[in-house]
Amino acid sequence: MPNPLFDRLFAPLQGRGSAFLTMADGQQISGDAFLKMAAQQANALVGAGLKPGDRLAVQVEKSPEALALYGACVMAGVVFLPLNTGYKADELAYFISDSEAGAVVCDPADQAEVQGIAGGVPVLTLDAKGQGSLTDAAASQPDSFDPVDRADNDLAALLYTSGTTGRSKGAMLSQDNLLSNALILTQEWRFTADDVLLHALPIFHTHGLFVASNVILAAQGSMIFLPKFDLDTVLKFLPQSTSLMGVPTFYTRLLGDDRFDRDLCKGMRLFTSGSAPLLAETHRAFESRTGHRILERYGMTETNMNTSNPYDGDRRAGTVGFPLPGVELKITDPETGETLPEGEAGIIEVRGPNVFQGYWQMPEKTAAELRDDGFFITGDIGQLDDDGYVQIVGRAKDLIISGGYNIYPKEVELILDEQPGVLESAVIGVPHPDFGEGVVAVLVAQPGKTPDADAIRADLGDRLAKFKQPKVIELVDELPRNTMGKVQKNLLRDRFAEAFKAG
Ligand code: MCA
Ligand code: AMP
Repeated sequence: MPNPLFDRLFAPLQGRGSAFLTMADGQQISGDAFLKMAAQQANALVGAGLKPGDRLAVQVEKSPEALALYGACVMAGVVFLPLNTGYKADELAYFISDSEAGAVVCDPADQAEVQGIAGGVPVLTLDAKGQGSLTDAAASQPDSFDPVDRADNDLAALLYTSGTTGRSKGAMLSQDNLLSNALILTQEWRFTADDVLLHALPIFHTHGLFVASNVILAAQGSMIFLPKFDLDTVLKFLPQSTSLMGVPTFYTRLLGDDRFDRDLCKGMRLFTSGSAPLLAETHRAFESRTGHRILERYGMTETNMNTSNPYDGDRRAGTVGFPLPGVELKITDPETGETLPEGEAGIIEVRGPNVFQGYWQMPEKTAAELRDDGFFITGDIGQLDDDGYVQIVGRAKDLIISGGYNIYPKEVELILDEQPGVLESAVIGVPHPDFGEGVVAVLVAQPGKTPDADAIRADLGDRLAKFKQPKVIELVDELPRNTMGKVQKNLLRDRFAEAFKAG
């Protein structure tokens, strides 16, 4: 009986005695042990009442058990809904209710709070060490599970991505969306069973979960599975690795350390970068330090990966390469949707097996961004250079990308506008030496009032994930507006361009 994602990615782990995961403390988990762990969890999920098609909301620290839970969902036909560990209770409550999750897995420390917001659905726990009620329930279960039949277009995952209106949208990803992209990337980037991926990304977003883990599963390679990007640990494990997938901050941090040199990278064959623009100067500095040219690629939660620089051939700094095999890409006029003449900048639209099934229970949003002919309007502004390389030159969407995490200003502005003494606000991203862009909040006071920045920070601290919180708050007399009354954020970005220069 078919379950394409299981059959191609997870089934080959069966009977594999060699390490699939190596942890920072040297502990190893074989492919077979990992698969058994996932099977026991799948049995536990069924025991908790989950049926194929139900959503499982998961907000847990990175661990082998957390990755196995993705496999367990694939086996049980349950839709995996991973959530950033930084999200606070208000954010979490929205995801759980909007997705109508059938169960939640959270950190034991958050259990009482999550139970309170989960509206009676079962809440299981899993901590950073892999312990919790999920693991307890799994321990007494059989270590095999007959994978549930799935069709190519059955949902495998629901990943929330913020929206320009401030309301997050659940991107529905099918079995084939994930599998087709994993197979293409494995082939394009030449991953094999000999590969050891140094995995330092979080596993609640597309990059660390699907791009990194699915590719290694498809290639039957292995991973050095670090809880997070810690410079010393990454430097320690580089000599045992063949590949690293990172956001640009990984590479600027490595370059900022004198211990990072050519010698440490002797066994490496590939460094990839994505989720945010890699500066051409970082690309060049990396090559001169290590002899390696970073391979930059471009993707989205809704589409997995769309383009990639070539493995063989010129990896061109400042570009995201060519459309992947099977992906069609066009540059269109934002007003008319017509394809623009070669070389002109416009909206990037993509179509292919990687493109998602639409936004969960939001037909209007789906219709606004996914055309009837299958092209998805990315909201990124791009152009093709003379050789067909895609360059991303801007964003039509009001979006900040900080250290690879997306922040939609509207979501922060809505909270700022409620604060005592605040008349209105504008949230912008300006250059940040470590995170690429850093969040700045620009406030206008109500007449005769002075907003209390500390009180605002405290309130935001309770309501928004840390990475979304403004690192700088500025007060201005008024926001610059154009004749239509729209806030001119470009002028604010110029004015506060140096906000992070000093520190
Ligand atoms: C941490 N902080 C941040 C960020 N990360 N602030 C803004 N942006 C961030 N990304 C906060 C911390 O809470 C802390 O606050 C302060 O900044 C410094 O934290 P630090 O210890 O330096 O951070 P870290 O724990 O080392 O994390 C930085 C990181 C991490 C390693 C760059 O953010 C990360 O792993 N980013 C990867 C994100 C990712 O996987 N994106 C893929 C999305 P305080 O000091 O006040 O406590 S998928 C995607 O975009 C598409 C599909 C694609 O194309 O891949
Ligand atoms: P997300 O919705 O979190 O998946 O973020 C997707 C967005 O990240 C894209 O729409 C782009 O704006 C951005 N992005 C991803 N990869 C790159 C890249 N290599 N260069 C520039 N922007 C990127």
